[in-house]
Amino acid sequence: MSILANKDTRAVIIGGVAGVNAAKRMAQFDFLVNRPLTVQAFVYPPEAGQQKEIFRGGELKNVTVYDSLAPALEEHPDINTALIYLGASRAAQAAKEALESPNIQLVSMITEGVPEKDAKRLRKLAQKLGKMLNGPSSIGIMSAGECRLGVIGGEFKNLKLCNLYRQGSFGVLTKSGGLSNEAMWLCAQNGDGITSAVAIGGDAYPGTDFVTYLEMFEKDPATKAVVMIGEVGGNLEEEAAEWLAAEPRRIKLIAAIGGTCQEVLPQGMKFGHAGAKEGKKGAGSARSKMNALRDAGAYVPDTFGGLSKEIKKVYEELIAAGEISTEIDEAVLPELPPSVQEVMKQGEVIVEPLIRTTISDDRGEEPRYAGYAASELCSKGYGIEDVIGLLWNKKLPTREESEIIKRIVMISADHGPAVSGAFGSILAACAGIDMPQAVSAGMTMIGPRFGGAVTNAGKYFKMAVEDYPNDIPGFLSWMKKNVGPVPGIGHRVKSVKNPDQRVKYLVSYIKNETSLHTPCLDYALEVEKVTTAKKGNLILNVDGTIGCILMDLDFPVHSLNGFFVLARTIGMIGHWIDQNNQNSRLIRLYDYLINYAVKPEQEVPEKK
Ligand code: Q5B
Repeated sequence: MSILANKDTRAVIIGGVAGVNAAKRMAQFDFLVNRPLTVQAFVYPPEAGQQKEIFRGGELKNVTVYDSLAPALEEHPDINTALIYLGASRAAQAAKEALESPNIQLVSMITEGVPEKDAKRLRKLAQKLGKMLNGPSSIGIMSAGECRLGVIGGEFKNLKLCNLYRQGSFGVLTKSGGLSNEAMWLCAQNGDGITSAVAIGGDAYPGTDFVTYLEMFEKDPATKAVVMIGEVGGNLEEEAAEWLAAEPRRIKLIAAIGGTCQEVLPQGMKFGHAGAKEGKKGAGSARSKMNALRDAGAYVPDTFGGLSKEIKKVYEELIAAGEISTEIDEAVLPELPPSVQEVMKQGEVIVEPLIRTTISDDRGEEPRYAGYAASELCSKGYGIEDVIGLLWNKKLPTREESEIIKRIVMISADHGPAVSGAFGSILAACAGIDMPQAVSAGMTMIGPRFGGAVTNAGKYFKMAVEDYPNDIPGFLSWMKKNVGPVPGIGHRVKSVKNPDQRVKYLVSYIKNETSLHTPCLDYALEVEKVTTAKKGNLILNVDGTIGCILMDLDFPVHSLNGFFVLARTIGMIGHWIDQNNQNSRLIRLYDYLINYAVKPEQEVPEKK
């Protein structure tokens, strides 16, 4: 047996991150005692509809987050307990709603700072409805071997060390959450462990007092004695003394009261708990509480340090009286499965990596590109062209190389609204499409005819340099037979008569202002002489020019189209912004721009 929480307890947690963390801890206990998941649902409107991943041992459970309590309870009719993990401003309303829900019998609140008037109102409401309200400011409730509500009990190893996986004979009642853990530990060390432990919270107006819980322990046959840790302030301990003295009790009461040190401290010095604020001397003082409890027949040590001895004494008395058996069948306890990270740290498992990267690392304080910290590159005057060199070619370009890369990007950033890419983005922008999608609409156009000939231009001109060193006709006929139009040659509007100034500039810059060795570019310029002799528009185009220069710069061949993609992204974003700035309307082609080469109008025959 136990009080408040048992194997049938099913809980809803009302609250966000802290509540999910508590549910994870509770699931560790569920795993330890081999019970179903205690937490069945979360209520937290900002994350409604999400599923939270909770591990019960190695088993992954998905627990749904609801936007309000009603649907959570409707879908989980077994829920009989609510844990409030909300901030002080919303906790009281949530607790009220939970108390008023017919299925919920127990509400435990971890929230600190609940206004006293709200706490009093909630207490009254719980009493009126005949329900239990634990807290506010409560770490939770533990019933050994049965159920853990909240994070009471601490880490997994602590749950084992305090023997919380099986029932003992001692009840625990505290105000403080930390002391509840300590009391459970003392009961395991000096006795046979606990039945239930309740931290009622240190507020001035707790939802439930010590006496109510003592009554419950008195009715619980498994509980033979209760360890109660009270403190200075309020009168819950005096009430407990009165209860003990009022009639013969089945359970023994061991009580420690914190706060005797207040006798030597200056008047008015504040203690941790909101409720521990009165009573230096006389009523409410630690000393008077201790005396009252002693007079009532409780076992009261002079100091907290004497609590172990008292527990041990009571335990031995109970054994001698035949109330407690010393035969305890200690179970073989499961180990919490370690996470992959933990096992890897210990070097006990080999995990085949799913992906491999050779360019960047984000595991330190900042990203490193091919080993270089991004901020250091900035502070030492490097530019975006150097980042391109590092991430695309794993090399820090020389100053001369960086200048070339910079010019390639600048020169191919945009070529007006008429080209396929920009037009695609404009069309999308006018249809009200968001920037990323509109830009990718333009991106989709980059291919063998438009902008995406850089890679193949680099590839085939490099091949030509090696396989057809002095044989341009041989190269062209091989291309015609095996590939088709030579990538990097030809332009829709540029020609010998209307030269592409971008190409002219780049070639002139490379030749006159750099020392770059340019076998690819030189070959392509020779090819251009042959093709333009046939037809004026078969010039070396911008794709072909940058493809050859990049091959000469020793960039990996499959990186080459990336330069057009990167540069043109700048332009496409510009076109999207431009159309949005103008509030451009949806585009629809005019009929006169379409040749309707279709069959004349005809009657639809009857379907056979
Ligand atoms: N013929 C670019 O063609 C274009 C030939 C060829 C041998 C060739 C065409 C082509 C290779 C791909 C390429 C990048 C489709 C271009 C770019 C960025 C841009 C764009 C902008 C910007 C143009 C007519 C006749 C036919 C063909 C022959 C054509 N190209 N022969 N090698 N390479 N080039 N693309 O004018 O005998 O009549 O059947 O595919 O490098 O995209 O500004 O607009 O910055 O945005 O439509 O600069 O050259 O001609 O295809 O009808 O061909 O010429 O075999 O011969 P056209 P087509 P025939 S730069």
